[in-house]
Amino acid sequence: MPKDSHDRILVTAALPYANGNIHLGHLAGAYLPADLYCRYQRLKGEDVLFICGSDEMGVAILMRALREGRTPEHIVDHYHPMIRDSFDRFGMSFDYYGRTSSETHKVTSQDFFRTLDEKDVFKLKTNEQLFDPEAEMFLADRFVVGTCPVCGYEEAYGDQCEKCGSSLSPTELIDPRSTLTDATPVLKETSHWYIPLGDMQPALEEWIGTHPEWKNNVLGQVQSWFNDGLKDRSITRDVPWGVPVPEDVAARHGLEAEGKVIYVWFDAPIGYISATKEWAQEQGDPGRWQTYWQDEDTKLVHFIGKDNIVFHCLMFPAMLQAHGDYVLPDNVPANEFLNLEGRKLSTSRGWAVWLHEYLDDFEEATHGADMLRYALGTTLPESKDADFSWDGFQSRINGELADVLGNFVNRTLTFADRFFDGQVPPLEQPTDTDRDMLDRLREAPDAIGEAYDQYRMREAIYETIDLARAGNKYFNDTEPWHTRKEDGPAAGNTVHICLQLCASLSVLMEPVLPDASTRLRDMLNLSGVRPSTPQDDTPDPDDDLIGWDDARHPLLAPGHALGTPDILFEKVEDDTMDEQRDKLGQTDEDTTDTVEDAGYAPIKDEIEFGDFMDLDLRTGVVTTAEPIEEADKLLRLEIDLGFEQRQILAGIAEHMAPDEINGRKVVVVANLAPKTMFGLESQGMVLMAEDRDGNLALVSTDSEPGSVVR
Ligand code: B3M
Ligand code: ZN
Repeated sequence: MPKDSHDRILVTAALPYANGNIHLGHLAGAYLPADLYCRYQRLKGEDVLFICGSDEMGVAILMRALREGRTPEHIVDHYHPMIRDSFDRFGMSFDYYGRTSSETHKVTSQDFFRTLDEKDVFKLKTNEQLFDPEAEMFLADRFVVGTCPVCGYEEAYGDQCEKCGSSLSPTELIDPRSTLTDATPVLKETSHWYIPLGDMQPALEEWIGTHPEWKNNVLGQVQSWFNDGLKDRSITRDVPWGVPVPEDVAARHGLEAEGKVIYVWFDAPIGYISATKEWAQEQGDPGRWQTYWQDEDTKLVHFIGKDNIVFHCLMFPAMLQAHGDYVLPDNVPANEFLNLEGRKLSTSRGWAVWLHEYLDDFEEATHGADMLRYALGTTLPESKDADFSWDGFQSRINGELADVLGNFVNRTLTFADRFFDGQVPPLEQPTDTDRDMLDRLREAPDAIGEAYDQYRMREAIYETIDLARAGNKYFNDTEPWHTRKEDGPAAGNTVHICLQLCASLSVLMEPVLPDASTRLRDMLNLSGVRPSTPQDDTPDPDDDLIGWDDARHPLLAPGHALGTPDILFEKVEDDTMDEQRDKLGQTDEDTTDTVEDAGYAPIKDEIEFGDFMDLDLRTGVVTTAEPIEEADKLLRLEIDLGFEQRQILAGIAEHMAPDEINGRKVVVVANLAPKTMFGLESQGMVLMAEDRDGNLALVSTDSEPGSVVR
């Protein structure tokens, strides 16, 4: 059952991986619904804490780093601020946006791990794991792909099949292959910590059983995993990036912590806790995080996309249960996927709308953030996958924001301005039509609020715009342009009521249209509305601010002087939509570099002068160049360095013929550790330049053999 009463609401939105930018799919899955919910609850006067941050310690980050020839630190330092800033421009009202590379997070997740280890929650297992013999690395998670044993999808990752959502172990994949080298993995023995979800299943089932009110798409997935039976999941990895396994914990089991890290899906949800700790520190009240996480009067809500359900509904709750000191989520309102123009979103195929690009294109003056919040908010994939199209976007903006809401506000305010001196006329002898309209207004906050409370965001937004629609109809039906010429209060009553509707709408539309709400209140000269953004102080239910529930009553006193009317939303032109459609499918892959835009290799991370001086580069003359049997790509070279002869195997056979290189002066890395290939020892390396098309050329010099290059 949902909590019927609570003292505070702790809301989390999934921590995005800091290895790429935010697109519409992310927003529709977790972020927009979470923000709508938080803003609504704050307007209600609830004590809300809204937590998010970057997920930085996982294999997804390492993979991106390896692909770009960068360090993981470089990747997260690039994307963390970009993501945070585009969220900010979109109007995400986080109380705190952290990052899991922080020291607080490291300590918090290690402590959590230690506590569970000391409670003997984990199992330790030594068994054979997939190992890439070429990269000399264990293939955890996304380093290995293969066929999903559950649904047969051929590109399933080692930890999860993104097609059917099943959580997997690498060894369960059929026909696994390394994403690092494409090699077929071999098995190698290693030891890891496992969370025994199988043993924990009865407790989890009992707890989930107390939440029949959860969304069907969520309960359905959870139930199907229960039916299959939960399995032990390893929660440590042998990869060079992640929160390290604490040494003392490893030592307890006679193991070495060296090289072992905590699995990202163990540490990332703890990121919600560590971010809350950092927030509390910033508030100057370091202990305050505990109120939100450990007091049972907290209502905890996780907003996520459907691919995160298994981790938020089973794994993290299992961890929290096992720990014992924490509240469990009251709800996990996961959304399904968003398609784009009828096709599955794909970042690699360029089939995505990037938030920062959208915001650049729809400049602030055109209120781009609000437009997207509205168009997406009415298209959220709440119970099944939904489709976002630019046609749909345009008709939402033009047909609803401009024609319904904008028009209602504009005609009301200009009418008041022209015929009532820019003041609120009194309400005198209201007719039944007038009263009906006021009754309609009285019911709106509860109706809209109930939808938000029950995570039906689309419905809440429909109800909101419907109030403006009712206002338009009322304006039409009462015909103030006629009645104003008659004697009597009729026109004044229409304007009075329409202005009250505008004032209430400026509160009720705030979750979805925060910027337009502020602009509308300026036009109305209405102040004193409770903010929907984070505030330092815990809200006081007895304050004098205008909150959600107050929107049922008239908010403007007769005689109140209004501000200046303005256009709330302009229409979007066809050309603008064409430009957006043309952008789809373009695949200039985004990188953390600008050099790469022109096709150049990225600049590697900075090194110290000493690192460079450690290289011993010498000139030499090629005295022999010949092919090697069975090695199509290699040539065997003999090179005279003046003081000695070297044999070097160079991977250039596909680029130049032996007699093109014989006799040439070259540059050799002379202190490279020797390596044996095809039974021959290679005693160094010949320097080559590779152009943007992958053509190789020798690096040449006129100096005598043995000269030092520096
Ligand atoms: N970073 C996966 C994702 O971005 C993951 C969520 C973590 S939530 C604790 O979809
Ligand atoms: Zn599958």
